[in-house]
Amino acid sequence: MKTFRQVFAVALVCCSVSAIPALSQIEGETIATSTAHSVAAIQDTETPAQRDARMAWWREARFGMFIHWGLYSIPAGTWKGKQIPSIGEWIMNNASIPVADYKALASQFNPTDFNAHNIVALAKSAGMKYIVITAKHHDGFAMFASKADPFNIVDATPFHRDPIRELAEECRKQGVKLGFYYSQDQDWTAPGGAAYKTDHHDLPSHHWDPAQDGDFATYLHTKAIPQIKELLTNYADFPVVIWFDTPTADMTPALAGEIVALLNQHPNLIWNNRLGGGYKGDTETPEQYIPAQGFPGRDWEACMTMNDTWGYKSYDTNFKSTETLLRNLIDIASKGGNYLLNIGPDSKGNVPPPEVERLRQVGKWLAINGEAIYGTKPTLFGGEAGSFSATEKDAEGKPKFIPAWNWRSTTTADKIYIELFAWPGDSFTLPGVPRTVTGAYLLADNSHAALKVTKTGDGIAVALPSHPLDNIATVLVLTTK
Ligand code: FHN
Repeated sequence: MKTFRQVFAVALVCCSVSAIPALSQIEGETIATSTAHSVAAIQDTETPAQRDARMAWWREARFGMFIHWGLYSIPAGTWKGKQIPSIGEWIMNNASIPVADYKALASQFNPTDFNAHNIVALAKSAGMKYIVITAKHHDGFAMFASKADPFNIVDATPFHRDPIRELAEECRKQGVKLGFYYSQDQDWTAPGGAAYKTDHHDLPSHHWDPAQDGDFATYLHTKAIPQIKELLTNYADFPVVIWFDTPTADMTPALAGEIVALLNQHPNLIWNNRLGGGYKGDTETPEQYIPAQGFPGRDWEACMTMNDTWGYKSYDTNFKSTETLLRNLIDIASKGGNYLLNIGPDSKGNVPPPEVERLRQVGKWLAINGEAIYGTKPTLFGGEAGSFSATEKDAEGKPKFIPAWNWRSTTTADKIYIELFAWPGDSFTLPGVPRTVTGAYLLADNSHAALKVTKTGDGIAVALPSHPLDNIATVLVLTTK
């Protein structure tokens, strides 16, 4: 599978260096100050204060739900009796399914079990503050009512409902924010849409059906841009996020600029770094990994699957444990990022039970310990996350980061939270605390009984009970001044 980084690298090749905004450090944050783009993005012109205001809810949120749902949930990983390797939403590409055969799936798509109320309630019960759903993935099928293209869930299926509208209504009712994923560049069923063959990494675009041939700019002007307009204007206060994906060399700065001009009309919108054309967007988007030290000076969001696919695959049961998911969330928060955790509903609209179960468990922990996550700032320490190996190299030949899983830390103005994974025994010592600690207690202890704090040079030792209050992560709170 071609990684996003490989695809994006191709996109960057086409952009002259001058097309990339100049950067300067203002109050510790990287802000673009000028751009050679013909259309300046809002990120290039706003002040740091305006940016902080725009990003405020997103930084507070820390935890969101990604939903990959579309026609690919019907084959669910199997085509003509053969299990197709790799991620489920890529089945059309990986099995080289002809456009007409793939499009024919629409007539079978009738997800009558889809219940927007339940999905939004599930996100809430998991402690997630926002949802990002695939409005259109690379297969080109719109999961929303679209006048711009008939290959959409309302016009092309017996379902005739717009799940995006239903989710928007429920999100409004239940106080969850809603964003849309839109595959602006790859579109395997529209003539001219980009397509990658995962086994032909050297080729910038590789169609497997003449029906895909065409002109990229025409595709953009007749389908992608009109649909992005629909998404930006048909759902009232949503979307709050547009999540672009897999930009290719086809997305020139000029073409991307046409999209940016639309995005600029929605000044509160947040959009990611995957538009292409050299635009850096608001957020870095590490996929399926947590960066060793986050992205200092940039907002970032790690997107991850619970098993090994984004779109539903009936036989992928390789689910991560609740412990892993929760520790990922804490690890990400301790490095200043958000966690966008995916669910892949099936073709009837049901969320796989192992996903529901894990989300509820994470939500139980957050209901007690959420103040250590939401709206927090990164660790004041850093070494606890792990260290770079002196001998082992990563895939890029750089020293490999070896994570440690004893504890993490998040902070607010007057508190340091220590999320303890490995129970240290009857005392936790912390050398070099850069604040004065005035007290300590365990967050899950309703009485917040004071724990004895002893100074040790620059650091402290906190007396602990003999057992953790939570086997996955017990939060020690240090009050500080
Ligand atoms: O190709 C897509 C993939 O199907 C999935 O949507 C992920 C989610 O981040 N993004 C792309 C791969 O980077």
